[in-house]
Amino acid sequence: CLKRGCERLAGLGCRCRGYLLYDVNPPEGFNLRRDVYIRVASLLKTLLKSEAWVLVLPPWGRLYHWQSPDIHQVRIPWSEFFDLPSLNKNIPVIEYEQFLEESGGPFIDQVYVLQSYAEGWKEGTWEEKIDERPCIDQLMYSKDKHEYYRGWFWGYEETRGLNVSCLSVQGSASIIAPVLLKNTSARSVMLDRAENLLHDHYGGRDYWNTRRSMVFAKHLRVVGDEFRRKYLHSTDEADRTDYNEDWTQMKVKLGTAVGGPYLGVHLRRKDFIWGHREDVPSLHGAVKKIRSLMEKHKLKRVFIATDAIVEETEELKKLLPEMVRFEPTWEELELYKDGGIAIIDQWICAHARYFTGTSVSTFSFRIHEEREILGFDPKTTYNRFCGEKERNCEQPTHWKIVY
Ligand SMILES: Nc1nc2c(ncn2[C@@H]2O[C@H](COP(=O)(O)OP(=O)(O)OP(=O)(O)O)[C@@H](O)[C@H]2O)c(=O)[nH]1
Ligand SMILES: *[C@@H]1O[C@H](CO)[C@@H](O)[C@H](O)[C@H]1NC(C)=O
Ligand SMILES: *[C@@H]1O[C@H](CO)[C@@H](O)[C@H](O)[C@H]1NC(C)=O
Repeated sequence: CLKRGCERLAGLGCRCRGYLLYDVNPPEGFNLRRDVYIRVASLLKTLLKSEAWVLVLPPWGRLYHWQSPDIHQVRIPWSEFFDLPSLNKNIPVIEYEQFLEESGGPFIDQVYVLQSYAEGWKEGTWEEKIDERPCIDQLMYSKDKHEYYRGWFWGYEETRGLNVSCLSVQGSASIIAPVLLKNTSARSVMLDRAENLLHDHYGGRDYWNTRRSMVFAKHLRVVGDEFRRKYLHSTDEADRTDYNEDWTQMKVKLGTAVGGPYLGVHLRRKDFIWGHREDVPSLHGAVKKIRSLMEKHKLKRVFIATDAIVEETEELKKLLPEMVRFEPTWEELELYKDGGIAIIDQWICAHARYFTGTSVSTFSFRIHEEREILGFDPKTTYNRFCGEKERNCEQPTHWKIVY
């Protein structure tokens, strides 16, 4: 019983801590995945009430939006984007590589593929439930000649699953806890398609603790802060956005943050316009709105975060010559990757005096939360562009941080 994470328990012999792993449907983007982390973290908190478990952070990669050519974007550890000591102040987490070292090899005892119920759910009869069921979709795992299951496993080809089965689930994340604690003796369990789990308590204290623990990696914050200082006349002292490295010590009163003297904009394009969505503005419409906001809030500068293609950013620059963007060099892109650049963009938007985002973009939602953490007045945060023909342009839902 000398292995790390193991202990001798009276009557039970040697019992090692459980490893919880998870993955998300491949088409889901970076910012939805950040939300799924919050759900799985609350499951882990529930497990910890009964047993020692640790969350294995699913390596980043192969995301649909991360299209920058020529840079290697698989098997990216969480530490490239987030501050691990901060995550660890909320729940115990380890990187996948550490799991490989600790657990004695690239094997996962049990993979549960989460799915909904084949029969759907009858209206008006919502109940939380979980059952072992035949797999509905074709399994994304196949058996090799040694009867091991092979699959994507975040790009780790040598990883194998010892057993794969499907669970139909309808409910919040912690509904799985009894299954992990009682139905299986597996010590490493992977939940695939974890986005099928709902939040235990969306917007509650536990939600915000996990969200606050998702502190961006320091090297990315430093790049963002340097950019603010150099191009946007924005510093934490002047903007009253002091950041405590220890999130557990950070508690800001809403409305105390002033923000840098610029308008922050998130303008989501690409698949949001290709889908001909009605709630997304034209470039002309966006620029008109930006100008009116700059005037209203007496701001001379505007920072724009966007995933627009080059042709569109060129047009945008013509319409709005004073706009500022974070344009990474190739070296910076290779170093920080698409995920890191997105974080730098979000960090800069989060520090603006006034922010406006894009309708139902999870990228914009994460900026809302970051501003909530920094202590901005909600009026300066929950704003979005309206589509040209949108009749009733509803603004984003206000969330309130809970300590
Ligand atoms: N750097 C940067 N990347 C962006 C920006 N907007 C979108 N992206 C990229 O496109 C992705 C958007 O997908 P998501 O993160 O899933 O967020 P979303 O805007 O809600 O899009 P969906 O979830 O796919 O509906 C991001 O992860 C980024 O990689 C931006 O303003 N700056
Ligand atoms: C877990 O075990 C209980 C008790 O044996 C059983 O009723 C239940 O169906 C099992 N659940 C799953 C998801 O396997
Ligand atoms: C695989 O997992 C399922 C579901 O938990 C279980 O019923 C089955 O016995 C397991 N098979 C093996 C070989 O362990």
